[in-house]
Amino acid sequence: MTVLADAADAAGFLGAGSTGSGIIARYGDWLPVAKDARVITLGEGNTPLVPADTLSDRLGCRVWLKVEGANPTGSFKDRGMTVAVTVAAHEGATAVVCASTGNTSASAAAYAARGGLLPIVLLPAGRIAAGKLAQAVVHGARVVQVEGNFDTCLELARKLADDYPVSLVNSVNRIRLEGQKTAAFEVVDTLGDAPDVHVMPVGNGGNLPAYWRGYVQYADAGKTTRRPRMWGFQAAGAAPLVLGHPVLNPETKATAIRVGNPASTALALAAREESGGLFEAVPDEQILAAQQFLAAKEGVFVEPASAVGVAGLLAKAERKELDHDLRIVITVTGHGLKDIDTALSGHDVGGGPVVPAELTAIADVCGLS
Ligand code: AN7
Repeated sequence: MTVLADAADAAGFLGAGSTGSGIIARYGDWLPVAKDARVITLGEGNTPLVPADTLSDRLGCRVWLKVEGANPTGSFKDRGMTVAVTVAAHEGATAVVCASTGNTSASAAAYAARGGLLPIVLLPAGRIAAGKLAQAVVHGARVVQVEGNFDTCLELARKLADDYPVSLVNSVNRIRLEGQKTAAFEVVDTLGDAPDVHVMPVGNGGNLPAYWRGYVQYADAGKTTRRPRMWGFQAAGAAPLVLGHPVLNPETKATAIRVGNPASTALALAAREESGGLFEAVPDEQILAAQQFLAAKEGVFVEPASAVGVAGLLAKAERKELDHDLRIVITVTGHGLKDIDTALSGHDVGGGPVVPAELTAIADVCGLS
């Protein structure tokens, strides 16, 4: 028994004070989690920081990818969800609700299932990538597809949490952002300092200020010599933070960031201001081209929304707006397998050659003969 309990403790499954896997185990001192809380974790965080050599050459900078698709449910949302669900359960919640463009619902469903809570997810009907919908379904969420976009779903999720005994785990629940800031800690812990620029896609605007908070806290604690500029990129058809006003009917193939009225607008604008950063928009064609580039040249398969930062940097370099030799970290937020329909839409996959079962025929079509 003792051996088993030690093993569980080492894996970070016993309490906030234990060491081991998962962001609460590793960064609990920086998080608002009670020491006696039962930690609900899937071992999230500690994701790869991958040097992007081809991209570095293209941009004339030193570039790393923070690959958040390597989290347990395939996106950065797990960092916030372990904290939100742990705290909700500690406070006695038995059900959680979220509105989602897909990844939040996948993560909420998994962590709630693990913690023994009922997950309720409100999704914009027909606008969720199939992989994400599958995650919510298999984890046993009560999936409600709402006739409306994400912004409408969020309004309804807030009201449901106001009027019924369910805990809201959208990022308007600031505890989520506390968890998400740990990705900035990891970047610094790996590189030894903050980068010059941190780049990421922006939808609801929660993750960018979460990173900023992490960098500021580490700088204040003397763990970095500098604070990065925060650069956020949105899809051109859903770019309220670039335009400076909400977008009534946001449209983009990057469904994860199809948000017209970001819940964390004020925090996101403050982080841009304080860091001397920027927000810019990128058209869908460039987003999908960047997705292909990452997969084919760096070996990293991300979902469309996750390629927006790369697309934005390539566009800036093209316009000669990028200084050389910057140290840049780009967060690629979610795994490519979540949305294979969009990934395959640019390829002639169904039409790959069918050959007789003969070696020479295969060598022929591969150009080997
Ligand atoms: C892959 O899942 O909002 O700017 O409901 O899934 O913090 O919103 C997802 C957002 C970027 C944008 N990349 O982050 C949801 C949801 C991916 C995402 C974002 C999301 P925020």
